[in-house]
Amino acid sequence: MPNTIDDTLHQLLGLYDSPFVRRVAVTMQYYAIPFEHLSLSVFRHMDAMRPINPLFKVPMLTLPSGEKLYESAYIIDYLDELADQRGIVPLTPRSGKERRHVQQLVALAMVATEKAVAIEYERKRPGELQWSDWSGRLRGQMRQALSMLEERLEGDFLFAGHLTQADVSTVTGIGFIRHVVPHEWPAGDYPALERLADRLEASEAFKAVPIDE
Ligand SMILES: N[C@@H](CCC(=O)N[C@@H](CS)C(=O)NCC(=O)O)C(=O)O
Repeated sequence: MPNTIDDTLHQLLGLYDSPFVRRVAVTMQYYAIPFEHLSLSVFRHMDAMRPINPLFKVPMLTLPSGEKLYESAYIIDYLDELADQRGIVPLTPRSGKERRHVQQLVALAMVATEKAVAIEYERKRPGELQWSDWSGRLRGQMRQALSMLEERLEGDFLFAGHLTQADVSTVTGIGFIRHVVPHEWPAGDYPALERLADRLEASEAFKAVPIDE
């Protein structure tokens, strides 16, 4: 991991049980960008969150300048640019075929992640309002995305034999499934993804931002 960059703190808002917040946090750890973590829930801490983030959408990254960024993909794009300016190889290549390939793997990771989160939101609804056909559709899409990632994983990493944002986003998505909706993780169906997740979860950048902090 690169040396810590000493600058005014960024501030990251949102709990690490959000896979979107966690992929930003792991990326910041990997780039050694120090940040303050504001651990507030969009559901349980609405009064505390309202003055900071009345959209109640996380992650939100506050830059040292005070500017606020939303949407994990755009936040990661900002962090990649910062890393690049500081001589760190970004987790998403900056241009060309490599960039496109990593982005498309991240897109698969985001489908798996978003569908898993949607399953959890459906589960939060009152029992009589839950629609099992809808949950079934979400489950099918989540599993399809996981299968496509499993197929693409030949060596230790999803792309080019080294860590990229594809691995970070896939493993934070799997972390959410295994931790928050564990009954949705079909153990044994995705052995290569499981090995990747276990290996990365044991690394410093992931251990620094535990889901159940
Ligand atoms: N596409 C967004 C998704 C973020 C997202 O859905 N975050 C959830 C937490 S896991 C949230 O803010 N939920 C509250 C809400 O949507 O009202 C991103 O990648 O930043």
